[in-house]
Amino acid sequence: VYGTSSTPLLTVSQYACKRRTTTVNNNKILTDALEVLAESYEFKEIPGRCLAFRRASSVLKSLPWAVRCLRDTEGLPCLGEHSKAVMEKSLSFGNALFTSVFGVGPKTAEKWYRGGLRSFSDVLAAPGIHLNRMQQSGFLHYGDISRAVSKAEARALGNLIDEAVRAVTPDAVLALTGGFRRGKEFGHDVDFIVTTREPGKEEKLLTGIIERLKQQGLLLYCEYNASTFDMVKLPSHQFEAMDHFAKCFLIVRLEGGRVEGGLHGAEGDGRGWRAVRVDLVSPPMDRYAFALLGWTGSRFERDLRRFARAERRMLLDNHTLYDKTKKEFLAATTEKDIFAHLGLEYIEPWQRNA
Ligand code: TTP
Ligand code: MN
Ligand code: MN
Ligand code: MN
Repeated sequence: VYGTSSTPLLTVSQYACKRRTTTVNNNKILTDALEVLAESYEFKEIPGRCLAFRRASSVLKSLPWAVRCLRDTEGLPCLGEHSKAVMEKSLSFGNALFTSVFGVGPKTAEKWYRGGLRSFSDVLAAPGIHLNRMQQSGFLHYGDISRAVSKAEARALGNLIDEAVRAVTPDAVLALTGGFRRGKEFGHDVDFIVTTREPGKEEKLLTGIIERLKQQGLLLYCEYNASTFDMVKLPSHQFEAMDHFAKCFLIVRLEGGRVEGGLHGAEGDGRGWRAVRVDLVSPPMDRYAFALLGWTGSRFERDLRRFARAERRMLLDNHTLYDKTKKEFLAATTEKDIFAHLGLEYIEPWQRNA
């Protein structure tokens, strides 16, 4: 039990899946600083530190109040010495600018930064720097895709994708996932799950959607990853962000720059369109609930896996749930089934912003 004179009494679980985290982040400056470091340790392949900073950030996100000094954090779980030191200093990294470009990871950013590059024009003017196709589109559409996507723009994109989905497979299933499913007002991209009721046709559906968007002239960039999904494989013991479903990472042209509720639309430049990052994933129908839960995302989902393993001897990932005691896979057609298998109270998507 936690409480000081200035804050309400509150018990904070060490598990994000036992906390209710809304989109209201009262500690954004601190969580941003912690997440920059988490990412940097992820790149340096020091998973312990990466995880420690991520968990600290996640705990701060769940607080219904703002931390003003370290004393405010007494009694909270997951805040180690290092996290407290970061919080105190609120450090920032110079290479953060480069990782904001689509296609530029921490490794490349660090390399450029170490090589003395400090701005985009430095990078674009530097001799001997080869940009891959993804990075080229990242720079080309930088202004648009670094500008937040509004809920209204996400809805407009949903209509556009829905139209393409119906044209390929009229009775296909399409669902919004990612941050917008968690009720966020703004996002860096829009994520969708698409699948077919008829098994084995889901990958064709995805390539069909891509083909259609291309024909409509709406596809500014497309990276397509074919399915490598294999049912006999157990969920990984390690932290694995990626899954094996067919998916694509797109940059889509959204017409009508001034969607109502849009952050800026295309105001000023009079183009009447903007570029938006879109992710589509296409699992087979019997994997739908697991994929939806996984892609709804945030730290919440990571902790759900950790909870499953540590507290239930079960393995959870984007594909499946496996009970190590019973030595069997547990079927689920909805997210509620998965929570029930784990013996957890169901938590709504908008309460999963850990
Ligand atoms: P993101 O789109 O990166 O994050 P977000 O939607 O929560 O927030 P925003 O876009 O506003 O920044 O990822 C959504 C979830 O999808 C995330 O939990 C990770 C998951 N995901 C997978 O499970 N497998 C994948 O291959 C990819 C790319 C993402
Ligand atoms: Mn997203
Ligand atoms: Mn993101
Ligand atoms: Mn995404």
